[in-house]
Amino acid sequence: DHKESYAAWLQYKKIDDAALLKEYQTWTENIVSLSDSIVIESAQNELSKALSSMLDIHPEVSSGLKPKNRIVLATMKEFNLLDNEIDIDFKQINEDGYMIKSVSTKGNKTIYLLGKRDAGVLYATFHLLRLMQNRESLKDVNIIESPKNQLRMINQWDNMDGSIERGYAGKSIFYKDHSFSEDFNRIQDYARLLSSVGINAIAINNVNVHEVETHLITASFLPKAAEVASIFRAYGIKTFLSINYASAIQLGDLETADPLDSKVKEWWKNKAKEIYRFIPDFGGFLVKADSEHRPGPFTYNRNHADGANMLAEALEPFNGLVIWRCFVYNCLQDWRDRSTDRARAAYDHFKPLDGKFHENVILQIKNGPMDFQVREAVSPLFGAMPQTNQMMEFQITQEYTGQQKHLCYLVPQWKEVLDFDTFANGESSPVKHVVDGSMFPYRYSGIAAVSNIGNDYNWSGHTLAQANLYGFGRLTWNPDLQAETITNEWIGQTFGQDELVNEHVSHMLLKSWEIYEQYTSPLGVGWMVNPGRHYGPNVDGYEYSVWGTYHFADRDGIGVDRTIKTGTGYTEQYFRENTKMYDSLETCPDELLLFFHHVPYKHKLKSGVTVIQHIYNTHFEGVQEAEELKERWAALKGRINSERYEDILNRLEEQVEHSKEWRDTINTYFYRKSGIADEQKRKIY
Ligand code: GCW
Repeated sequence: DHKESYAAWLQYKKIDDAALLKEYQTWTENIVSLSDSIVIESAQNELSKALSSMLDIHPEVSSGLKPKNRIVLATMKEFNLLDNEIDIDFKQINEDGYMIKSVSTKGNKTIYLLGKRDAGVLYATFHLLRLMQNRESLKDVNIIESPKNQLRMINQWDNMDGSIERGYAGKSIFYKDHSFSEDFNRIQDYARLLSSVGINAIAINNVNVHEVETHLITASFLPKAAEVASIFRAYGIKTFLSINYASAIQLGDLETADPLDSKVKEWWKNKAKEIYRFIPDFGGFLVKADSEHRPGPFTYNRNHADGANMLAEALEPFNGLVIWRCFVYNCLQDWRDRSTDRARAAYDHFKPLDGKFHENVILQIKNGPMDFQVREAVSPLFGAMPQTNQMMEFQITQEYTGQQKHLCYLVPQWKEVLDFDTFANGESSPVKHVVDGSMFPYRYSGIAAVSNIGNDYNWSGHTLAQANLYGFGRLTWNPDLQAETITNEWIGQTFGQDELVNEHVSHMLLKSWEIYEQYTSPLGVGWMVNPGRHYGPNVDGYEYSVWGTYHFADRDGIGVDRTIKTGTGYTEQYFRENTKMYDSLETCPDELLLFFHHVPYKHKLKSGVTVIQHIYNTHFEGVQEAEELKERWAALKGRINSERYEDILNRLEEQVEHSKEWRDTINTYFYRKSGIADEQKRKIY
């Protein structure tokens, strides 16, 4: 019985405080639903499920306003029915927004869950349940919420053979043996988790679209895809598919996939029509083209605007979107070639195309210019294309951050990225205002992330990695939320109201990214992992390979010179203020020093220690802190149900052992390269 592990943050544990139970029971005696839709039905079902489990009551749902002590669900359309009861102004919220108001008069308590549309009512419902799970009073609730981002999206990197690219939590919940999974309940539970944190879009297959997956947009799979889409639809989530750019050749028997060829255009137009016959509210295509050996417009000497626009035209009549990834770089670089810099690639390819994309194209840009490293600079493309819709791509799955064996809570990292000032529109032009569409008049924008879930009984391998999925949704809803707030919300819902649990888990989560950074690759240089698998230390693993991911360590120093005068000139891709900051050794922040500069080991950091001493210190300290993580957790024994306790303890033990492997490999490597001893004379091999 994996009940707690599986329920994640939707535990709906029985309220044991008698007074609070009584209070909650009174507020929720009746459910009045003025609205009627499949999404509203999901809200009602969630309420029934949660109330019976938390309060042991089974309120009936009625559609008349009569009963007292009630929860009222309504959208703007039913507004007039509430005229005599409360004053509400729907102008205060946006399309996906909602209001929660509790009103108590003599002998009648009402909680209003109001959305402009039905999705808002569902979000309001989940919010109410969050309040109850966190034991908040329902008196005088007056909440007005609108998501800051329009698209709040999840990307599944699931393959139809059931494997998941960069998945660390079992197999796919969507596919098995080259067809769709039969377990739609699991998909529905996933939809519940996602919509509870405001996710409204999902691409259900890997961006690397292989042989079988290419056929997802054909009649052999569309009926099943439509069934999956209908599960998500009931939770306000639109379904997208990743497509193979060369589909016209592979499926259509055409000789070319040239985006300017009229037969190709025609083929996609018909294809779009066909897809929309099966899925009338289909979201659109997610496209990885000319990237890591995937086909794309370059084959035909066309650029990415030509490629994206051709698809955009096909989807336009149906309001479909093309989400076009900017992860385009030369993955066959010669390591001897010192002039090519992978970090430059996305900007060099896309910036010149600003203004050339159709309105229903969005460029999806990874947070950093390399690839989801534990620390890297923010992509300079954000804000650099005022006339082209942009959205963010984060990675929840922990490819380079410990693969859900190590604890690495990514909300603090994502917040740093979103708060990064691009200076695109003068001072105070943070990335979050690019991707929320408020800085430039983007028609579409938002945030996407690669999911971290699979069919493991706890969804995420490491049970604490559930917090990353939760945190992603909450932060995408509102990037201004504090990391601490999100963390506490999650802990309360997941583990209940135990102060010590809250204190320890919150501390563990909030420190974990920094700890992971300490014992892995230093000062923003990245990589140093085993090639292919990307797990575990291997300092030179990528040093003499084709991937463009080098650290250039020699006996004198380390780092990538990306400056204007002596380096690759990457720093120039930023707006002036940031170019200046990164280009100069004096002002470049320590944590990114080796991302931007090649320096001698004895170079003094702003922190006062030398680079080499910093490497030693952080690696010794990182292991100690990993040990402290484990001890903090061990102190919670008996306060958490044993399955989750043991699961997490095991992972933390593994993390400690593996962090030593990292420490000793990195320290030894740099000691041998530099010949400089640790000032504190700790053990280096
Ligand atoms: O980081 C790399 C991963 C690939 C991934 C690629 C991408 C889906 O190692 O597994 O492929 O990024 O984002 O396209």
